[in-house]
Amino acid sequence: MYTQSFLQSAPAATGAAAPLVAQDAQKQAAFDARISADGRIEPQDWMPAAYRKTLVRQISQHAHSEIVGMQPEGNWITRAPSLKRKCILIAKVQDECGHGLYLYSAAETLGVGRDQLLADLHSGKAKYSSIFNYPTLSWADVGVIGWLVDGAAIMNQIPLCRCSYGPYARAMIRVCKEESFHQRQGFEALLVLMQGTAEQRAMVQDSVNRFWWKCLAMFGPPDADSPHSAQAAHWGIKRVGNDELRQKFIDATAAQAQVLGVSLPDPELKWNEVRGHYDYGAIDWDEFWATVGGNGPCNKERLATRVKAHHDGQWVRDAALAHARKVQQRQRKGAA
Ligand code: FAQ
Repeated sequence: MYTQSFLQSAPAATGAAAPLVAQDAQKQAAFDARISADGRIEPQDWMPAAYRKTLVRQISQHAHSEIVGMQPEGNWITRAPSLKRKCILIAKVQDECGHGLYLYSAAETLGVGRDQLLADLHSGKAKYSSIFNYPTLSWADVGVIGWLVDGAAIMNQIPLCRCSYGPYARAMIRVCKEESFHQRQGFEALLVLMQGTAEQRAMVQDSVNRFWWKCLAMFGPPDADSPHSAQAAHWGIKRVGNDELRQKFIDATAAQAQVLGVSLPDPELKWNEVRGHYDYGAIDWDEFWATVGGNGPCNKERLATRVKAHHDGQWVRDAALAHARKVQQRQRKGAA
């Protein structure tokens, strides 16, 4: 939960700067009352423009993350070490695509079209999670993405199941169940590698070393530097702050790392008896912002692959639309 001082420094829950005409003021008051009572806002309900805009931004960026996030792991489907691992990986990557589709649908309920959302991704205007701009160099990276990236995603997404916007909250329930399976399969794949040869154990450790800090940055900037957090908290979109989620993730993962037998690459990581949490070292926020700004190791490759996939899939969309039109025509004829 957010601290009291953090909330006190936040703007009021209205989010509307312009003076409101009487009717709008009434709608605003009803909206504020619903939010204060921890109720849900549904697509047909009146909502302030800024609330709608924030949701479109966050939900669409989340959807973009899911579909761009198919690439780093998809890269290993043809090289999975066994048929069992290949089947699991194909299913996982397909799940991520499904998450993207639920989320695009949730964003569309806010009145924005899928074409527009994708155009914003393809032009580089819309963001997606920083974590997917790093390369997957070894098979262990697939396990580490499941364990740490899906693990971080779940930690962030469980509170979103209580988000004030109904369609987003409902989509998150199913997404979290699937992500939970993803996290466990990643951990299990690593456990098997850690029981293997010295080379396999070294491969896991190298992967953890490369991904650990990037996963901590997934939670977003510190609350003090997060422009959207305070307002999103007042609107009941964000239920838990970036820093608290990051800390919860570190606390949970440090114990799991011990079971796995890997070390986390942070010399300052240490249990703090007084705080009841792990202390941890400084995150490189300059590197994070450079990656978010388009200058990470794989940004250009990820976007180019996504744009190409979209163009290559044009015939599928055309065929689906033509089929839907034919079905509609047949139904109309049948009804006539
Ligand atoms: N990467 O003020 P805040 C997954 C941006 S899904 C890139 O704190 P906010 C599943 C932020 O957009 C992973 N940009 O913003 C999977 C904003 O910029 P803007 C995605 C980031 O929205 C697993 C600016 O910084 N999950 O992994 C990042 O209140 C395996 C200021 O930040 C979600 O999207 C970042 N890491 O809080 C798939 C969850 N962090 O928009 C495949 C939903 C911050 O003003 C394989 N989203 N920024 O230009 C959220 O919970 C929030 O949007 C946060 C950011 C917490 C990500």
